[in-house]
Amino acid sequence: MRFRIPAIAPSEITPSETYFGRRAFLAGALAAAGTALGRAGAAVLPPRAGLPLAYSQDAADSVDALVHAPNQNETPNTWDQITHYNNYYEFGTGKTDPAAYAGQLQVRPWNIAVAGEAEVTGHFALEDFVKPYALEERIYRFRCVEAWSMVIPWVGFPLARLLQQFKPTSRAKYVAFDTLYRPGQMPGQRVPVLKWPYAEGLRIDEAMHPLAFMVVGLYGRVLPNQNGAPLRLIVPWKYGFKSIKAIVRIVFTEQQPPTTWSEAAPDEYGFYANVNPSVPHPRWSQATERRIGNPFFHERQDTLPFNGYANEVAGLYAGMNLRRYF
Ligand SMILES: Nc1nc2c(c(=O)[nH]1)N[C@H]1C(S)=C(S)[C@@H](COP(=O)(O)O)O[C@H]1N2
Ligand SMILES: [Mo]
Repeated sequence: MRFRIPAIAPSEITPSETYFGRRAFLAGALAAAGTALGRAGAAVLPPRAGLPLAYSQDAADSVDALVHAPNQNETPNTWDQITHYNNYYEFGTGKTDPAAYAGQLQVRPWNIAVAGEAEVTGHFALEDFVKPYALEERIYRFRCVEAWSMVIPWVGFPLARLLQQFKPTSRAKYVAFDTLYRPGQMPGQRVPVLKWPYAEGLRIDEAMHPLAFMVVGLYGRVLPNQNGAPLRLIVPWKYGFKSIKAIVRIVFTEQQPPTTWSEAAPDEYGFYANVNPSVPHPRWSQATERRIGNPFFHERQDTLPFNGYANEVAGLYAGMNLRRYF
């Protein structure tokens, strides 16, 4: 077993009830979620957030050797915490706005454009992306730049497996991602709090790292809209803002792409955004964090370099000045 998963008290039972006991493999897991597999533009049934997804324990086991599981003894946050304390400015800047308003977003059909320095480019249906992969579970720490954290059992597949499909050329030094721009269903986009669409990016070696993960589910269930359905990125060693939601565009680039938060406030948010307790944000320390769900008197916990994934990822930044490239 990769992670020691604590027993959940019946009182805490949420959609997670069957989850911890169920380790079944199901190819084409989205079918189980009520998704008719179809090409771009074809009529597809929307999957309902919270319906069961299945994932591959075989694939999850293959990660055992890779991740030394810094969260081994940490209790995953509950479904309710993970789905009701969100950052998703397309639906408002309040932590409960996404849960309140993201339900109106239509996540099917969902098409994704792939462009730039790759042999295979064009428009693809979400199902074209997800179908070939066995989904797996990753219980990752998640650290927001605002100094709170959670432990979250995501379901998805390695980003590298997706990107390799497009055969990036040797000029592909970075990969950029855009969120959907649809102000009719994303009320926050009618307000210029950020430059829309939300954009993020990774250096190509970061993107190809086995810990970089594309997420379609949570707690073995279809990903709720407020957490970035139908497809969002999770980069567990970086601050949460790198983990872009509702992705509709992927571009391989030679130059470092502009990213939303680093453009909005370049002194506060860098392109790299690796979790680093020794580099404070200009307005607050990053040395400690508050685990969502802990009682108010609970002491804050130390933030770990690279969010606890240093053994796995520090090598990506060998020789780099991490104060300069924050
Ligand atoms: N498109 C988009 N992606 C986004 C954000 C956003 O506002 N818009 N917020 C980011 C931030 S700051 C955080 S902390 C995480 C929150 O993810 P969660 O709500 O699933 O915990 O999403 C990130 N991805
Ligand atoms: Mo964040």
